[in-house]
Amino acid sequence: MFMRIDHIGIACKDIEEKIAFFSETFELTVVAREVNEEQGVKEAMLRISDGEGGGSYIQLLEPLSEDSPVGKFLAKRGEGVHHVAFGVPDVAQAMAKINEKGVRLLDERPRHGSMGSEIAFLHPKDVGGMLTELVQAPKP
Ligand code: CMX
Ligand code: CO
Repeated sequence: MFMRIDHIGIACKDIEEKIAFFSETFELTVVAREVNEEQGVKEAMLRISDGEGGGSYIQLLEPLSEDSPVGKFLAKRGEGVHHVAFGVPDVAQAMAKINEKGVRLLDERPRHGSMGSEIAFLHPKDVGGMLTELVQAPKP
């Protein structure tokens, strides 16, 4: 079901500062920057590698408001790893299969993610404390 780690999502207070740190320290390139109102975030994708079914990235996330998922996370836990995203061939199919095993879905249907992807989240409490995202890369 999982083809790759698509990205690691990192919650930060100041995305510009973290972009500078990650790109300079690890020699990573920012390949996309977006504001996703639906998810309540300002985000940047830094490419690690390319792959046939999609690449892998670090995703930096700054909340748009305190009551957004990332805003609440920052207030409770501070900066750091917020979620892990796995690449799947078909997000709707993966959601159905995973839900059958008793894992709660946080989305009823796939939503829009970074760079034209389709995404869905699984409840962290059902995945050993790890907020998990499923990502279907856009068709080339
Ligand atoms: N990782 C692990 N555990 C988390 C978590 C995270 N990122 N966020 C919350 N939790 C835990 C909390 O610690 C809390 O546990 P305790 O009750 O033991 O303290 C529990 O989950 C409930 O947390 P909460 O602070 O009360 O927050 P909510 O239940 O309101 O929301 C969640 C949590 C996961 C349902 C919500 O953040 C969500 O729907 N997330 C999915 C969407 C998202 O995160 N979007 C931003 C990223 C966008 C992108 O990647 O493109
Ligand atoms: Co993400």
